[in-house]
Amino acid sequence: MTKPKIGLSMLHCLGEPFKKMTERIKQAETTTIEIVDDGFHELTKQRVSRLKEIGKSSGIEYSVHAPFSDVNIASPSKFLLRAMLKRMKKSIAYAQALDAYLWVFHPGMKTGISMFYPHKDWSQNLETIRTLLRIAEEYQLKIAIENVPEPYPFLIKSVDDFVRFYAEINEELSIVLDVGHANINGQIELFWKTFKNRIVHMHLSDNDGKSDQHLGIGRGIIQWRKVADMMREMPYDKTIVVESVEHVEESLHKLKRLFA
Ligand SMILES: [Mn+2]
Repeated sequence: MTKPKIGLSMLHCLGEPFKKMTERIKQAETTTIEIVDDGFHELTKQRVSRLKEIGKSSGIEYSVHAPFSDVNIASPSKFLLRAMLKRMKKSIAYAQALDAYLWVFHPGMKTGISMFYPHKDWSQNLETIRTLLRIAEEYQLKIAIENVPEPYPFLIKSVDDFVRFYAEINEELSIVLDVGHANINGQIELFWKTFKNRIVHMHLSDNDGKSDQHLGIGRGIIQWRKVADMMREMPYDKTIVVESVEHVEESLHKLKRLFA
């Protein structure tokens, strides 16, 4: 039977030093690992080499989550945008050096001055994403955009937003479906129905349907059996990673049982 590959995002230990995170990778009950290139786990040349060593000895395949704290790829400030693009390019280069199979990024956001420049943030978002696609091409790295949650001022959150986005960008760009995020706008199934052929990776965590809590699988209101059935219908055989920040081991076990 075709099954998804079940992995783990290291987001849950972003509050711990990088070295501790590498110990956790070695002990993880999976060889599909997502590294968050932000906070204490920000990548450097040396860190990439260390992760590569661990990866080789344990047969790990990596994905990389782009920096996202204080990053807005639709920023109205050319100065800040340049700095952010520089940072994103660096992250893409590290992901390539790590032989990552995917680099995941968030769409841009509205700002406190968006109301004065209607459409400008939307078009800047498109333009920066085109630039990111060119950079990724240069590094021969696959990249994908993630659906992000309410109530943050992101430009692309709902299925309708994505439909408009694809109609305008006119580029091949895959989606990372974050099931927890989609649950907050009640669109898990709609996202799946509309974009299943574009989905190349998934982030899985649970919540109460109101806020992005990143709970363990089965600790919120998401009907995981339904989600699994929906994925089996396709069938989806790509990667899914646990992006919970608690009950991480339990979440991996639950998913393994769900897809057994
Ligand atoms: Mn996510």
